[in-house]
Amino acid sequence: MKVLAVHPSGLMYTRVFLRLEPLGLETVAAVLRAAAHEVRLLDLQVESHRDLERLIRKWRPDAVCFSGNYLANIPEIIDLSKAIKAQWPDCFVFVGGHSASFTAADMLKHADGAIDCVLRGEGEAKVAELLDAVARHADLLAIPGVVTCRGEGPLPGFAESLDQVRPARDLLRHRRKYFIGVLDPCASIEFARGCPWDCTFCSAWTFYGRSYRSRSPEVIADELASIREPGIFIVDDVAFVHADHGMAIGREIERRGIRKKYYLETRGDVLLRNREVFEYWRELGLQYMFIGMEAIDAEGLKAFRKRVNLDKNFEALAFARSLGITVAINLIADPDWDHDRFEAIRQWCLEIPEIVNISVNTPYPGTEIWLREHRQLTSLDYRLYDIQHAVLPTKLPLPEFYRELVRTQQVLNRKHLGWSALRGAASEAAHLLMHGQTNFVRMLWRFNSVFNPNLQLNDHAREVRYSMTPPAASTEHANVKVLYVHGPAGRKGRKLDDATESFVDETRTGAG
Ligand code: B12
Ligand code: SF4
Repeated sequence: MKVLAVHPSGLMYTRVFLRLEPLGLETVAAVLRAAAHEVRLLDLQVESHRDLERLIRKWRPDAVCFSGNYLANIPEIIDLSKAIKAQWPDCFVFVGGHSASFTAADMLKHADGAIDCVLRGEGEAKVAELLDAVARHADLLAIPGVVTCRGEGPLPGFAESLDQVRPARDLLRHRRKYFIGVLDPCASIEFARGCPWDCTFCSAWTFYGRSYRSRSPEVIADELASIREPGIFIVDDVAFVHADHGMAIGREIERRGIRKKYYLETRGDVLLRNREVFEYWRELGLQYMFIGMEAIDAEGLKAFRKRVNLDKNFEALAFARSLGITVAINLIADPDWDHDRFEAIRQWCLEIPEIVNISVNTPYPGTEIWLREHRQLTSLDYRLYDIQHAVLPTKLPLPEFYRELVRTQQVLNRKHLGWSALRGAASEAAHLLMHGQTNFVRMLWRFNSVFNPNLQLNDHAREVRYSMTPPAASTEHANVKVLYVHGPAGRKGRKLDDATESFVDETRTGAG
């Protein structure tokens, strides 16, 4: 079959700070190619709807699939599916990915026949089987993870081994458009999948049933050696949970003489526990690190069940600084923040050298707060569920909330973008420009055109054609297991040694 794999457009964040390759869709594409399908990939983060239409018209794929990782992209995916089905009714249209897995029934309902099925869970596991069934006109509902208008197949299963799949990076048509800060261009790679923690605002753990699996160090190093880009974004939710794994990957990289610049995301307590791994990776080229701190008060950390105390987080920041790594941290603004709270956060952001990113507390499908939040949602418009908009009642009038939010995010702009950033990175910028890489330099002046309180407010006034089904009446005791996409396999689902498992358990039940 001819299969076209499509990644939807980028959200606010990707218009300023970073834009990364659609790794999940590339792995799905690789599996399909290995099953003898002819596959093409189009990424709407860097191409247009017209490019998509032109490609379909010219190439006439038998199937089009979309990657639905982000809730805010769902209306776009539905509209595109409708447009494709209207013109080419025989084309099989299906969707997979993180958010699609949590909202499959709603998506099929909104699409009104334009989406043939949603494949929940890890795409590698069953995508080839799905297309085989489509070609044979067999019953799709026999396949694990499939949801159609007629019902649901068996529960999704995991891919047999994470070592067997290598993303089809060659299918991307504009590889130089992917970057994160000065890592321009930048490729992405996965070392491990899943997360053993269970923060209330996050759906990474509910998707994977609190499992944690890793890829073999040799496979990772071989894959790294095949990547041309000098910058590497490690997509793991929490990098180097397992110290031995981190060290072993490092040794394989060293043995092969691979030299890259790395960006990763981790937790403060993991950083402190596995200091030697991060020190080693600093030598190997680790330059940037993102730490999800989420709150700077004990009450906030407890509410998010982050299970890490404030002192540990500050100690982790100090350690990262001592390594000379550029650190970005995330804080979650709650819609009930008032002027004083925003002002206190602004002052704190000004005092520390780190880059502070601020997101908005958002209960979305798949998270525990989606089930348990007692405040009434103010909107069911998918497009507002990008953690940059308020979908819970704000204490301040909404326009003032956005003014305060953007003023606080402005600190980041003033300190780390524009001329001040260029002064600090002038030689890198010149080097990039000489090589025709303009992503980094362009991003430095984009902040104000994207992060603007009026634009954010106007987003609330748009007509809502697709509304999410709200959660059932929230209760403190709702069973979170109903959220899982991949059923929880308990301890045996986590490839962690006993000491690391105990560490996770202690942090899960300790500081919270
Ligand atoms: C890396 C990452 C990013 C990267 C890169 C994303 C990209 N270009 O695809 C960056 C840093 C850019 C990013 C940004 C954001 N992210 Co993000 N991100 C992740 C993260 C940590 C891993 C994703 C990943 O690459 N995994 C590895 C690959 C191999 O897996 P995968 O993409 O999930 O694909 C698999 C399946 O989903 C499925 N699949 C995927 N596509 C398809 C398609 C088909 C047809 C099929 C069958 C299957 C399938 O099969 C794949 C292989 O198993 C996830 C958390 C997580 N663990 O999932 C959050 C996550 C997806 N991000 C999240 C959020 C909120 C964001 C932001 C909105 C944050 C912000 N501050 O603005 C932005 C939006 C950016 C945008 N796209 O426009 C949320 C999603 C929330 C939601 N429900 O919408 C997640 C779940 C994290 C969380 N804490 O809950 N993100
Ligand atoms: S540690 Fe990170 S990835 Fe894991 S549940 Fe918490 S926020 Fe999600």
